Amino acid sequence: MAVKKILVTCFEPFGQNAVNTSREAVMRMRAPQGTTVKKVCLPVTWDGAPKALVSEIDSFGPDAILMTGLASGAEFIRVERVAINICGQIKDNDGKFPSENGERPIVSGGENAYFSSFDHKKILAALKNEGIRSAYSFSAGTYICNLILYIALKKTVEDGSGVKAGFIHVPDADEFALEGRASMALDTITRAVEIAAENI
Ligand code: PCA
Repeated sequence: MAVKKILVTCFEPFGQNAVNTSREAVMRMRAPQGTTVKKVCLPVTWDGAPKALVSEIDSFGPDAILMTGLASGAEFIRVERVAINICGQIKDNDGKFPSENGERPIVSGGENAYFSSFDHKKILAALKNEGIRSAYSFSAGTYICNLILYIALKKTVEDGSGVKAGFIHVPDADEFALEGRASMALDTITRAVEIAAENI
C-alpha cells in the first residue's frame, strides 16, 4: 500500500524540560514528497494522550502513524520496537498517576506487548546512511510514549487496516538540553523525523 497520508505526533513539554524537542522537530519537518502529513501535538496526560490520538486516527484516516517523543538524556535517535502493557507509576502533566495503587496495565487482560509495525529496518538503515546517531530500542519505557504506541498498535492490529505505526524517541536538542545532558543538533533531529516518515 502506498503511504499517502501520515499522521505525525509529538508531545508538549513535561517534567523538567521547558521545551519538548519532539514538538520542535515535528513542527519543522517537511512532508515526504507525494504525502500529506498531519502534525498533532499530544498532551502528556494518561487520559488525554490516547483520547487525542484515537480521535486523530479516526478523523484523518492515515495510512501510517509516526509517533515521536522526547527521551531526555538519550545519546541517539531510538527506533522503538516494542510497546508493553504497563502504565508506570509516574505523574503526568495534570499531576495524576495512572492509578492510586501502583502501576496498572494499559488494557486489563490485553496483549502483553505489540511490536512496532513500521519498517524499522529501512528507517534505521536510512538514518545510519545519513550519519545520524541511531539505534533500536526494545523498550519505550512505561510512560505516555509507551502508552500511545501500545494504543496505536492495538488499534491498527485489531481493525485489520494494515496501517503502519511506530515510535521514534529523540534526544534533547543542543539548544534546549538541560545542563550536563547528552543532546543532538535540532536540524539533525528534524531530519531524523523526516527520514522516519520517508521510510515508514
Ligand atoms: N516523552 C515521554 C512522554 C512525552 C515525551 O515526549 C515518554 O517517553 O514517555
